[in-house]
Amino acid sequence: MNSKKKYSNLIKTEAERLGFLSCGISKAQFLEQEAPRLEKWLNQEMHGEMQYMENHFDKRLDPTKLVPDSKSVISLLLNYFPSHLQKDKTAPKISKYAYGTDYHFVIKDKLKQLLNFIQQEIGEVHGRAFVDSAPVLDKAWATKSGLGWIGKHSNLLTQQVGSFYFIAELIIDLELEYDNPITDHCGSCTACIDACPTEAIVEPYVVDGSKCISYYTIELKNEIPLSVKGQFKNWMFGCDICQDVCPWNRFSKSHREPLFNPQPELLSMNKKDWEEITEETFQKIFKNSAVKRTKYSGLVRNIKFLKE
Ligand code: B12
Ligand code: SF4
Ligand code: SF4
Repeated sequence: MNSKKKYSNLIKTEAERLGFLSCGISKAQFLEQEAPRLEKWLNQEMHGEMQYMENHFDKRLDPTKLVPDSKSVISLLLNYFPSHLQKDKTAPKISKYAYGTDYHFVIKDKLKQLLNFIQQEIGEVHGRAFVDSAPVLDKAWATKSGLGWIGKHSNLLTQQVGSFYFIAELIIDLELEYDNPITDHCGSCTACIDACPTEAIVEPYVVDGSKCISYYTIELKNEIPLSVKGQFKNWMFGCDICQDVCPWNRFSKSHREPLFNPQPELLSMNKKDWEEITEETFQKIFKNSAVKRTKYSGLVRNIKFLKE
């Protein structure tokens, strides 16, 4: 076995041991196909007020500009599909990804462990760990590495486990053996496009971020426009509709990460409890959660918006 293959296998085995769902590797290079698509998306202002998406255009498309001398992008998936959902079906809903501890902390820790392992087992390897927050096109890299395909709802998915997982990367200066993309299995299905209540999936594979409930409830700092009132289908933080209706998510399996388990109240609170939530309860339930991103005032704004 050549050393590239040996090291790649070693890294993938350790990633699995650390709890990642899967791991795939690509050559660090300019993302030629994605460049015009990202440019068009930005020109059409599909990022709305997410100004961070305008920054670092060149670095976002080329990891060698982000991490000098980098050779490989190691993509990793971490499952977050919960075993239990909110009990009261009439209560305002929180996206499954935000049930437990903020994934940035959980994943960063695992990425650091993987990088340490590589440095111990292979030698002087330099690199950086990324999860969501940096200018990296997470889905494009995971696709290139064969971890799934981009569905018409624009999320990465697989036939085996659907799409309820996070994507993260290690970008390192070691050459490895590279994986190949897999084929698209959306076929003639349009379930996600048909189900999106705000018509945010403007064409297959393209989501207008500025029309997505996830954007309105998490990213938007100002008031939510009245033009979308009545369209949120009870989602108060993020939205899972396009993934919930996807036939491949019938194959989702519950995660095994204890830190992703929610505080029990999150599942047991009923509609009235949410409508009357105090700042104290908010701080308790969402202590280390990604929901803190909206702050108490943001969540209250969202809950009020759902009321007639
Ligand atoms: C900005 C952002 C958002 C925005 C915009 C969404 C979007 N689709 O871009 C908003 C706030 C709306 C959002 C919502 C959500 N997000 Co988000 N988001 C991001 C972020 C930070 C950047 C994404 C980005 O670069 N968008 C720019 C546009 C240009 O990219 P794009 O949609 O990928 O566009 C590509 C396709 O359109 C494609 N394309 C265009 N035409 C065609 C044609 C064909 C044939 C093909 C194959 C492709 C294709 O090319 C484009 C460029 O690659 C990433 C993290 C990261 N750093 O990557 C997370 C990320 C994409 N989000 C994630 C999640 C979980 C969500 C939500 C599910 C959260 C929720 N439950 O509310 C929703 C899903 C909404 C949806 N259907 O997309 C995960 C997705 C995991 C996965 N399995 O894919 C990511 C990767 C975070 C992470 N690290 O795990 N998000
Ligand atoms: S997350 Fe919800 S609003 Fe956003 S594209 Fe999917 S179904 Fe539409
Ligand atoms: S719902 Fe259908 S079209 Fe949408 S991502 Fe899933 S398989 Fe593809």
